[in-house]
Amino acid sequence: MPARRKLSEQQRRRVARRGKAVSSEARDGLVVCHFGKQLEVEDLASGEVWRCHSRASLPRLVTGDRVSWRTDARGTGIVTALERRRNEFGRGGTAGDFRPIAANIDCVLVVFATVPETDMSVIDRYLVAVDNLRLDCLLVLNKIDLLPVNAKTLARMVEIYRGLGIELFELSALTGAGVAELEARLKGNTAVVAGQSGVGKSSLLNRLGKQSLAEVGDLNASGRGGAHTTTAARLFHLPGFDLIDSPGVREFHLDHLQAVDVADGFVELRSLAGNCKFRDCSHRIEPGCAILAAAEKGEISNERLCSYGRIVDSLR
Ligand SMILES: Nc1nc2c(ncn2[C@@H]2O[C@H](COP(=O)(O)OP(=O)(O)OP(=O)(O)O)[C@@H](O)[C@H]2O)c(=O)[nH]1
Ligand SMILES: [Mg+2]
Ligand SMILES: [Zn+2]
Repeated sequence: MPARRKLSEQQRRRVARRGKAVSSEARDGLVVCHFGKQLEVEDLASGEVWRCHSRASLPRLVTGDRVSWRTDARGTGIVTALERRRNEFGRGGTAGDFRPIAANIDCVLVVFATVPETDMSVIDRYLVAVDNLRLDCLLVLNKIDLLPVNAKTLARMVEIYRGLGIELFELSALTGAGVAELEARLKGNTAVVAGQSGVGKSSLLNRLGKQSLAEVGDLNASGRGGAHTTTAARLFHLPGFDLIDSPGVREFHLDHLQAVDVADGFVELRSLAGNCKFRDCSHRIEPGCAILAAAEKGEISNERLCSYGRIVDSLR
């Protein structure tokens, strides 16, 4: 399949020497999906998507990776080089390792919903992970069409997060209410959509893309654990921005981080931590802890302090 492509000066000379353009010239590509053995690369010159395999010497590729690739004799593609990642978003593995989900992104959309109910510490885990990467985190409360279900809890969460200066969008992927504000905010960005299964990540993608791009789960299966409908992170080009839909994870582990990183990811704890009596204060029981003192005065919400404790306790 001959494709239009830009040739570098060096490639042009090489082609000129050979007399004709051969299909094995290196091309610039974007990994749009990687699942199991399946790797899909978009040719940046033509926009065509090719099924590829990767050189064994390369690290595991993730959605959003910029690569160098070429076609092989069998008409498939082979990825020969990986461009340095600007950043990688991911979660901790059970062995304390880091499992990238997507690379080269600008922000993370953390979706929660009226149904299934989301615990605040789930959202706080994402906030910590994203803060650790120095990326923007946008919270999205989806399915507001189902209010007043869980209204009281959700109103409190919205109050807390907005009070901390965290961007939060309230919308319905089903009706489209509130979606325009998020759409405007996303212009020019590459964003990854994360959150528990069943909160409506793929539905939001479809709403933003104004067409059915990704499969949406069965409403009846979207209970606590969710249906786990999306199975791989996939990048979509939408008008004005790129969106990466990702599978809902049962638990977003932070085992690749230390307790101090967790405190650092809580915006209201970050500035206080330096004032504690002990440098290695865990902010749980220590005397002279600036954070516990602030909590006592009501300057830090109990919900967030509990959430902090639960996350630290969960680190191995
Ligand atoms: N009422 C209502 N239902 C919604 C809304 N958005 C999504 N849903 C429903 O919620 C269920 C799950 O939606 P999905 O988009 O598949 O959720 P997901 O987050 O992509 O789930 P995974 O791919 O499993 O991680 C589906 O039945 C949707 O129709 C919404 O705004 N309002
Ligand atoms: Mg999905
Ligand atoms: Zn302390």
